Amino acid sequence: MAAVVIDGKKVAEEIRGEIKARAAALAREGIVPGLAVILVGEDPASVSYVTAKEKACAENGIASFERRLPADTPEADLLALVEAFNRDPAVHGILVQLPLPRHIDERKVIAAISADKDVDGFTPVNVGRMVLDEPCFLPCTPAGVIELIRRSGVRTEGARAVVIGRSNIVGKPLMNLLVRRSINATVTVCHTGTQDLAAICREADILIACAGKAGLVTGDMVKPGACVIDVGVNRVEDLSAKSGYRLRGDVDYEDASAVAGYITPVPGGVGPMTITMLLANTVLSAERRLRGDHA
Ligand code: L34
Repeated sequence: MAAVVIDGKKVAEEIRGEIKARAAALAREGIVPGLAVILVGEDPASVSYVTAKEKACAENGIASFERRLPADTPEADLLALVEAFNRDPAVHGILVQLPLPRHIDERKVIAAISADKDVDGFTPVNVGRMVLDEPCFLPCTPAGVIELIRRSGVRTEGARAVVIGRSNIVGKPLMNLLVRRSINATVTVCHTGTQDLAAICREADILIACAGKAGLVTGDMVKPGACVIDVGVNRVEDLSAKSGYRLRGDVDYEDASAVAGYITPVPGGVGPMTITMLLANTVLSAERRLRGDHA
């Protein structure tokens, strides 16, 4: 039996409809939700993600303030720009696209973002609030994964979830969200130190690949009927493609979809959800400021 394909683009569209209505309600109060997007350098993948984010803002009633800075921008200049956006009342969310060039201390820049505008959910304050189940901004990719699973009707209560990858922006937050009572999965996190990855994966009712390694998960690692979520967006060389590359997930899609019960494609799976959660967080930030809820 072939797996049910979870259409991330379609789910993202549904949620964007809800976001657009909330942005319109804010507009009636005289507030336009605003997102500041900062990109340093010209990494092609980052350029395409940031462009997609700005386009999504425009389509959903969110103002975007873009700053594209040269790769050799001094760290002090970037910090000053973040500070300026922290103070700007038209800005409800600030996003510094990662990765940053090597001469810039990523931690310092992230920590400089006001927690009330941290719509990526990357600041230490927000991460702490997430772990403590306090009101916060959830990081966009993990929140998108959870929303995809929920809206697909996959049972999470008592499910065994295996996360492959322990990054600060995907794997670690996913681990925290999956153990929340509202999800109630039992979570195993695998990483480069894991022994017998395949055997652990085969136990998963929900298998989430966020390792950044093309084709890592093969069909033999998937439990029959499992829900497989592919977070990987790897650019692999493909000379027959116009761009010279093609996108491949961390999952060998052909192989895994013959065994899985549910599977997300790449592209068109988690990626569109990431951007949608960013829009949702920006609107949420504007709503919180209006209500006076910001700490
Ligand atoms: N600060 N940096 C910050 N926040 C983030 O949330 C991100 N991330 C990751 C990289 N750096 C970041 C993103 O936005 C990855 N990421 C991201 C966003 C969107 C998509 C993929 C990754 C996406 O839309 N993917 C499309 C295909 C895009 C393409 O054609 O290249 C998809 O359908 O998967």
